[in-house]
Amino acid sequence: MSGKSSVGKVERSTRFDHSSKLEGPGKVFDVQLRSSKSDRKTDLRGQACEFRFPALLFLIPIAGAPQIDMKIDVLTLFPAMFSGPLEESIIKRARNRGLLDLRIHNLRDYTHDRHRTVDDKPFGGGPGMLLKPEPIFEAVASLAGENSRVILLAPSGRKLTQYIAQDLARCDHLLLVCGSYEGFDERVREYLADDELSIGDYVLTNGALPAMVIIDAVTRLLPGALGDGESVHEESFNHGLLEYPQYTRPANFRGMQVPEVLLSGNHAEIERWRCEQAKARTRQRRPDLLIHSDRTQSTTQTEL
Ligand code: 4GO
Repeated sequence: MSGKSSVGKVERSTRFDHSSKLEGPGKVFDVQLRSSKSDRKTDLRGQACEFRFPALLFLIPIAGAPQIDMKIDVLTLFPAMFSGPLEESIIKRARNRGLLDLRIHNLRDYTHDRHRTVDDKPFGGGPGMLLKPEPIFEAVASLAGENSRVILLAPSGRKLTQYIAQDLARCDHLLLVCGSYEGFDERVREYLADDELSIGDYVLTNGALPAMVIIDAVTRLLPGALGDGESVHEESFNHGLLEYPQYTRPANFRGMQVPEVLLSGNHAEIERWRCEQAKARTRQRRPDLLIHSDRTQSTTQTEL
């Protein structure tokens, strides 16, 4: 997003890619966004074709530097909240494997006054303070590129679903902008954001936890993030249904018996039982999933 530069052939997806005119103090620039990974690969291939010194090709390492599949930048007033959760488990491994390049930025680093001011009173009065636009506009201008998806975290956003996580996992670059105080100046929403997400219908002190939830949900979907034993396929929500009951050894634990069918070795029967259990559980606990299920998968309400 560094000006009207050589954006070249820009494909725009219907939902997220747009070109908005941003006007800031002393700057007017177009933001052109796209989110297709194949575009980036084409770009990289294009660059490789322009390599002018074939004799030096041996300098390109065969094993190469780790290929980063996704970059995530986070803009927050509370960077310290991010140390810990993102340095454990699958996210740690994905970062170490070079699948995820994750960077946390302090919004105050984009202020210029002595007090590093990031908030101000709302016009028209009212309680609390708002995040002022200047630091956020400056940060987004410096961190976002043509392939970035700029996402605000706020309770008024679309509610995060597994479907949205899968969509985000296909992006090249996410820029997660965490709300604080009473929220954002509306111009941030209008001119900077490609999307606004919420992790549920409740209010938190700031957007750091929702950002971490999104990072977690997306990272485990990156190709190569999960080990061989860890499956992304057979889980809750992947078929729009809740998970069926699962058991491990012992078959009899303090008199609590594992359902006989699971010990039978009859795989067709087991499959049928699991499917029935998943449907019954979804009907009982989350009927709202069934109402929408015809949109996302083949299981319909009438079938259930
Ligand atoms: C996001 C941000 C809740 C969510 C937030 C959520 N609370 N449900 N608080 O995802 C504006 C003021 C946003 C603090 C922030």
